Amino acid sequence: VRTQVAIIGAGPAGLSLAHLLAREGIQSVVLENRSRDYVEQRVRAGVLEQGTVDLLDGLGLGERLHREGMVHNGLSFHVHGRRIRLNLTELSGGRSIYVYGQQEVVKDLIAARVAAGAPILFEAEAVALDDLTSPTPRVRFLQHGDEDVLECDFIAGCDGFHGVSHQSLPAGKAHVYEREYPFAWLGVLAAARPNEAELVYARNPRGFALHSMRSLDITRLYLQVEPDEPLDNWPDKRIWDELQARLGTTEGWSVNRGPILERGITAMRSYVVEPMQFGRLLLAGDAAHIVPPTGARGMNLAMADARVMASALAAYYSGRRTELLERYSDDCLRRVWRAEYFSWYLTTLLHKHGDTDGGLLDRSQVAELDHLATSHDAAVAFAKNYVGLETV
Ligand code: RFL
Ligand code: PHB
Repeated sequence: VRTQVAIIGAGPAGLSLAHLLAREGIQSVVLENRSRDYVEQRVRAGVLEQGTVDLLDGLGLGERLHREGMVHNGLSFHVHGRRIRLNLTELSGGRSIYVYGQQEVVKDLIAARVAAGAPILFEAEAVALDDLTSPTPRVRFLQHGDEDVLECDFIAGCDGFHGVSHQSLPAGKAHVYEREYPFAWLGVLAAARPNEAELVYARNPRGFALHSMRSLDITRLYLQVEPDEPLDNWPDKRIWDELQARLGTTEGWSVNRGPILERGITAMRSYVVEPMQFGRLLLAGDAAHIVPPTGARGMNLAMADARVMASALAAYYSGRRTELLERYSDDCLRRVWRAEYFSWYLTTLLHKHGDTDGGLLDRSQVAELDHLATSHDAAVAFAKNYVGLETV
């Protein structure tokens, strides 16, 4: 098989890249090691920045998002019995966030790709990337037990943190920055009405909690837990009681309960590979960088990379111009490093860190939250970061 761009991974990065390239008349083949059903059901992110929505609109794929997604103009913090609401739209000069499940974005992107008759191979696992510095790199992949080769001009490594792409960068050609946090998130999707129309982030002595949603009938809730915590430690009643204890500190706020539809534990890490490219291999999304989910940035960064990569490849194919390709990593990393900082900041601000300093960090967190509540300038800076950084 031969194509112009081999895309590894059918997540938000790989799928949006495939569509952006098709719009420029550039052919690609998407390889995805899971089944279509699996990737369409995988529950993950839910917050889309304006820039991500604009990208989907630009591809003509925003119709269901606008029909079923929820526009949010603010969020709240619950901290020590106090409620701090930030009007993100006012503070950021008119930007909003959208709540629409990542798997819905993935479904929309896959449906449009399949409808266009463009190639996307499911249950096809990339196992090795060869000849990355030649003009004809190759991806070896396994499908139905057989090994096959995809020849191409460029490889887009969009296969997430556990994929083969970032592991294919030769030693000494890239630097990896990484931090694991000493806690994880237990996430649940529940058939329960959201308590209110906006996100609520709780900073509580028992640990962090978050109230989010997917629709008027479905809530998405998270609890800070130990990093190696088995799910079995968390029967339904314990989950609900703990959510109530952490989120329900504001008078009258009682978490709506309902059947739990899905649950999972996610490790928290910050991770960056620099540079995000080597030869004809370009990385995008979680393959190149992970942010802890507190800032709700990961999917948005993934799709922003896809946009930068598509422009660089379009310049190459339309006139063999390579400047944008050469600075692909630099262009992405300017946004990525700022998002890394913001995600670390929000994670540090809202989580319980263990009592190793006699409460010093706890007191500082409360002071910072108070600053956000009382300083207009601080709230403006927060809101601009949260709704999404300006595109490069
Ligand atoms: P993905 O989505 O992981 O897609 C990579 C795809 O590659 C496939 N794959 C391979 N395919 C072929 N060959 C191989 N060798 C392969 N190895 C892997 C995988 O099966 C998969 O389909 O990466 P991508 O496209 O970079 O997208 C990144 C986002 O998924 C991720 O950053 C977000 O989900 C992070 N995130 C959030 N981001 C937001 O922007 N807003 C949020 O509100 C938000 N909340 C979250 C989150 C992530 C979470 N978890 C579970 C990690 C909440 C949670 C709990
Ligand atoms: C979600 O709805 O899944 C979500 C919302 C906000 C976050 C992380 C995840 O910070």
